[in-house]
Amino acid sequence: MTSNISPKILELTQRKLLLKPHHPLSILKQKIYEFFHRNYPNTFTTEDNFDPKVPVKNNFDLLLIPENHPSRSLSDTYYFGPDTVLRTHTTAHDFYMLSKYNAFLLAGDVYRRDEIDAKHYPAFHQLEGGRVWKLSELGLSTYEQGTKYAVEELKTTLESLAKEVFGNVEMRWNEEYFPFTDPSLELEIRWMDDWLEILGCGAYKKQVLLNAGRDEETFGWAFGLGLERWAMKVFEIPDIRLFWTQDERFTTQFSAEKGFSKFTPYSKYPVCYKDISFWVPEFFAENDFFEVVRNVGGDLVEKVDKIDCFTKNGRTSYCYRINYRSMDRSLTNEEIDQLQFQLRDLLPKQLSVELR
Ligand code: FA5
Ligand code: MG
Repeated sequence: MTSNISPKILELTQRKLLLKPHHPLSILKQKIYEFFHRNYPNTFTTEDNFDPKVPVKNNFDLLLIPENHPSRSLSDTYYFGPDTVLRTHTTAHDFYMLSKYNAFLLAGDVYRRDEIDAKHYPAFHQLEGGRVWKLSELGLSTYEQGTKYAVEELKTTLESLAKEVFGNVEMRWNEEYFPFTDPSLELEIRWMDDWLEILGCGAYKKQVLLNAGRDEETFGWAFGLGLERWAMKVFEIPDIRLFWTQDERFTTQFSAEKGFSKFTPYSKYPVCYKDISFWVPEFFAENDFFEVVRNVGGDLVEKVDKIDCFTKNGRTSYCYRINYRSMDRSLTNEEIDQLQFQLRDLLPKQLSVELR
């Protein structure tokens, strides 16, 4: 099996945004750690700087993610080889943390092949937390009681964290599904006239804790939150690509001393649309298409939307609209045409699509 990790993605693994103290993601991470240390003194241990390259076993198997689960596929996950991936979530480190601590926090960059828009990027950051107890320690007798206790504690903790970070914001809990927690929940907040999913969480399944070397009596909770999603709201950063820009007009706006300050947008450059249509081959994964687009256009690609789809004589045609926009300058028509030309050259070769 060959790796499906492009050089662009490998480059991102070297950036270490969370270790730059004045980067908004790092400022936010620090604030969240402080919240836990202040409200639960001497409880949570933080360990950062885990390698994003992790065994498939830790990212999927031990978390009870089934063999055939779509998140394991080559079109969703970056593989170094059959047994090693770029972590798709920070939950991959829960086993190590649970082997040492009863309560922990950690944060890191995670990677997923995904759609393209202002809220999605193939690399983003998660902050993970976990906490476990023994039934006897709390005078509880059944595992159900433990789970109920954990979920209540989890919801209260995360709601007060969200209130502290966002101030007064409309929030709602939804039921979710994760193979490693039961029950599972997600928290959404109101953002730009829409609901924004800011975290996933739940009570660890007993088998996951057993996989981590814990005993039958141990229960607890875990959560994983998307730092970019929180930071977009807190710092009023309108586009997820901005976190990766090295433009000084962005980077100099934030500092650990200033804390949560609002981003002042520098001029927004015009968008340029280009459409591309093709006959879809028998095996086609949309994320593969997005990846080719990103490899060609990089951060100039703001968004990709499917705008048309029809079937004729048993063949299906898709039309996608690609929005090109730079964060830092005006793009020329020639430059976009050049990208579009490269894309038209690569798509038939890499995805066996027939251009229209
Ligand atoms: C997870 O990754 C679970 N590991 C979370 C978890 C941990 C559940 C522990 C239970 C126990 P999910 O795929 O929903 O779940 O991602 C968690 C959060 O990451 C989301 O709520 C969202 O805030 C953020 N997120 C997910 N995908 C993206 C993306 N492509 N770009 C930016 N943020 C994202
Ligand atoms: Mg989710």
